[in-house]
This record gives sequence, C-alpha cells and structure tokens, in this order.
Amino acid sequence: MRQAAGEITVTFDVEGIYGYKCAPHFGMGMVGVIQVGESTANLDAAETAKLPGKAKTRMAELISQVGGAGRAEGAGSGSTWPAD
Ligand SMILES: [Cu+2]
Repeated sequence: MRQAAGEITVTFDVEGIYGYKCAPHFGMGMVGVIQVGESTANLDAAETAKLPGKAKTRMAELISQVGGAGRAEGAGSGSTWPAD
C-alpha cells in the first residue's frame, strides 16, 4: 500500500477507529484517523497504540476528536470535552 502518489481504495467491514500513517513522514507526525460507524469499542486500543514522538501527540489529538463524542455519551457524565 505504499505509493509516492496516487489513490488507494480501502474497504472497512468492521466499525471502529482506524489509524493510518504516511510511512516516510510517520516520525514527523503525519498520521490520520478514520472512524467507521459509531462504535468506539476499540478506543482504548487506539489510544494506547505505540507511536513515535510527534505521531503520538498528533494521534492523541485526532482520537480525542473522533472518539470523544461517543465516549462522553456512553459515560453519561464527566466529559472532559471542551464545549464547542
Ligand atoms: Cu508524508
């Protein structure tokens, strides 16, 4: 799946949170997150995934955005989310 340029197609059959990375710029924090459906069942695993420095920081920011709403809803209260 490594290409210098171009398009790829990926089909997700299972709901959850998926991380992806740009292989050559992973260490510089070039990562992204795709949330499939509403499930946040694998949120803890996504948060604790081992990543290098800047990628870890960036991934934490992204995961807090995609997973936060569902998690806050599930918890019912005690959201640490800033209001929009
Ligand atoms: Cu890159």
